[in-house]
Amino acid sequence: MRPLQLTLAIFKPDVSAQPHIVKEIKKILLTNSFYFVRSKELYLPRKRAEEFYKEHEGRFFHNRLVSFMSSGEISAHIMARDNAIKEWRKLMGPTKVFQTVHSDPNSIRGQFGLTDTRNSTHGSDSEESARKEMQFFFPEFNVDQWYKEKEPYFQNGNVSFYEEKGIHVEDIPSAHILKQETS
Ligand code: FUP
Repeated sequence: MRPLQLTLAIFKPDVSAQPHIVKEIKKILLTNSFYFVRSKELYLPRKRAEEFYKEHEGRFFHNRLVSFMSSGEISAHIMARDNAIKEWRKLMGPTKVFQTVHSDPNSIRGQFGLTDTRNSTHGSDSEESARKEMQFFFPEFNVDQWYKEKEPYFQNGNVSFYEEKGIHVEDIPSAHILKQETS
């Protein structure tokens, strides 16, 4: 079996302000076999939003986009799945909500997007940008180490979802726990 792929998902300020929509989107991810590897809630200062969307500098929507992304809480998530990058973008639907509500009404953007800018979620578009974006939000996360030490647990489904932290954690064999408890 090929290794799981990692991608970065962002729940944008329009979604983060609506806890029931956050819940709904998490449910969509979980029922579509995604694993939550890391999750954090944060505010993105304007400068950081400009850095994140540097490739869109000069586009007509750039100022609107960075203002929006720094306007309220967001959450960032490292997600794992087979073919995670494409599958997450498929669930999100196309970028432009005013079209997506007609073309893909059941997608996340089709259901929850408000405008072409306030379009609910973000997903990396390639392995290269996924690496860069994971590093941007989770500088402490070591991708290579995760593949070496954790990926096999996820690949084999030996993980459990911890509601409290909102992430999946590998199932530690009981002998290991015993050793930890007694040492
Ligand atoms: P995507 O990869 O689907 O997020 O799309 P892009 O990288 O093309 O665009 C990044 C963000 O720019 C979008 F999520 C929202 C914003 N945008 C607008 O505000 N207006 C537009 O017409 C296009 C994009």
